[in-house]
Amino acid sequence: MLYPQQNIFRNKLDLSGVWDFQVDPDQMGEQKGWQNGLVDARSIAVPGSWNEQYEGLYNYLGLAWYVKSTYIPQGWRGQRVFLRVGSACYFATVYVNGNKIGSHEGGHLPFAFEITDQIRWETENVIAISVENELKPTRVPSGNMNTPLLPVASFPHTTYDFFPFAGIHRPVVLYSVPQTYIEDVTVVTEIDGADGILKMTVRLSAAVSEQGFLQIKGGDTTVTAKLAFLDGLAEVQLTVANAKFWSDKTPYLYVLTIQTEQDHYALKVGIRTIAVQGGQILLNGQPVQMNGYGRHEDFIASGKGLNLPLLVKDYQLMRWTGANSYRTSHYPYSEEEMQLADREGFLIIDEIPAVSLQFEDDENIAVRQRMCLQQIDELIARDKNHPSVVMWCVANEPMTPRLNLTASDALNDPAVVKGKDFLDKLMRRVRELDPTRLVTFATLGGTPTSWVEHCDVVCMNRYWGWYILGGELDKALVSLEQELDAVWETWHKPIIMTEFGADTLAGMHGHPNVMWTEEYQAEYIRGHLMVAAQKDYIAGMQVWNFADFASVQSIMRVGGINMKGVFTRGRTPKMAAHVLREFWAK
Ligand code: GCB
Repeated sequence: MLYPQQNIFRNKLDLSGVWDFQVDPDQMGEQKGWQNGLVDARSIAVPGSWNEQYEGLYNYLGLAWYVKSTYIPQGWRGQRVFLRVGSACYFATVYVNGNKIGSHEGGHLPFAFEITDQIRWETENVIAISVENELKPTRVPSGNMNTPLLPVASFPHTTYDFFPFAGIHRPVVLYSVPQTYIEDVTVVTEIDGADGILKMTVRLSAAVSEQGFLQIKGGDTTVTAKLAFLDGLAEVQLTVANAKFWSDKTPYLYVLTIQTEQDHYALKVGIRTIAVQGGQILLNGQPVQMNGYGRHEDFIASGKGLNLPLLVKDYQLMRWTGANSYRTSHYPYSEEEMQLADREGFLIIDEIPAVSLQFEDDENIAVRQRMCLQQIDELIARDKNHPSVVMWCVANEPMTPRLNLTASDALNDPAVVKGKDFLDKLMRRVRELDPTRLVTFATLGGTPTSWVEHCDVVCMNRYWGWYILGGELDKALVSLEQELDAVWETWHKPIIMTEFGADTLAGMHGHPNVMWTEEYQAEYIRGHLMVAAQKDYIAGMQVWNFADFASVQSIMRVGGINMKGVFTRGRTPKMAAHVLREFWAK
């Protein structure tokens, strides 16, 4: 799943723009031939969620069709041509010139199909993509569950607290590659004193044996090696003497170039290591704090659609507060975002969309588990070469019907046993695919203790002073401290608070600082950071949330917005942003 690129051997045509669009609530489009063109189309932006582009589509989550016609350059003849979708939420089917090419399930990861044999070289080609985002218990994340563990009804009926935006969220790209092309590259780095060691595996699309060439370049340093492909596979190890290591403070990137008989691919790589030791996370052997946010891909009008100016602005704002880290809560973010993280020096906890997993119905559990494993495979394939990605997160707040079980009750509780088995399997899969990074999942208060066993880092989402002991900050902070110490005593693993936060209506002030005021949020965050500062085992503090974001409608969410942002949805800072600056930026 290499990111498409333009070079002298490869071509790329980005189909982002305004497409034809039509909803298909009765799912009759295919029968009516919409794969050849729509009859009553309106305009839609790609990438972008459809929900905020038209008022009447806000809550529409059924099937919809996107169509675009395009020439394919004559210069691509003789090459293999692929159609790649950065992400489509949730289930997508691709048609080219009326023919069904393939489908993909899962809302946040890229997929590509070869379309070489479908191409018309003399006329325009009709690309049609149908996308559907129904909420179902078997999906990841799940919706419309019969067993609502969440106490407050919501519309749409998700199991998660963000709006289920739908549509083509990332670019649709046509690209061409040589007949035998570089299909995959894996780069693993180690540090030996002042030297950087790169272990690289390159896989070709065919099991051929040939010679190739590889180069690492950065500043005045150039290191080269020959590649000997045997049955399409080559492995090589290189040493960069006196290397510049990648870190959050100095995000140095080398350019790795691979050349084969027919193809050429370049990749930016950072040399770094990540490990845990006692209560600390070590980046390049040195303790590092992962301070920042839980976030969302979310903005006015674009919804979850890729919004490049927003990405750049968000990184600037995060840096302005002194943050060096975030979690891709609660699903993989765009590839463009990950590239920016490499470049800007952010430490990423990369999460699959397994939000609020529940462990009741065996059939649903089995389907969900398959989806989770698929998404782990796809995510690691996509993000394995990003130095910014330091930790994989296999779930956010998996839960059982009864929280806070005693250790002995938990032993026999069927949901606890099933949940442990489920999470262990996911973490095992991650380690098989990538033994070089850390693994975790985000716990909520009352999570069965045993589930944490295989995590490298204990990630805690806690709302002392908001959902529990709201308005009683002094007591809340005492409870927080007691719980943190207890978790440390149990596991002796580094702890990151991956969520803590308070809903805050921007512009609402109070003296005294009651809940929902900017003062309350500021003091809440200050209190948490002060507790954390006294604990050596705290390896990071990630505020929930970077910015206010669209959620589902409920009595918990004024205007359908979760207001725990340190910035508003439009990116103006609340008082709390200045508190973070005091702690992190000075
Ligand atoms: C959580 C969830 C997050 C919610 C947040 C909240 O624990 O992980 O998705 O948005 O709480 O604000 O309630």
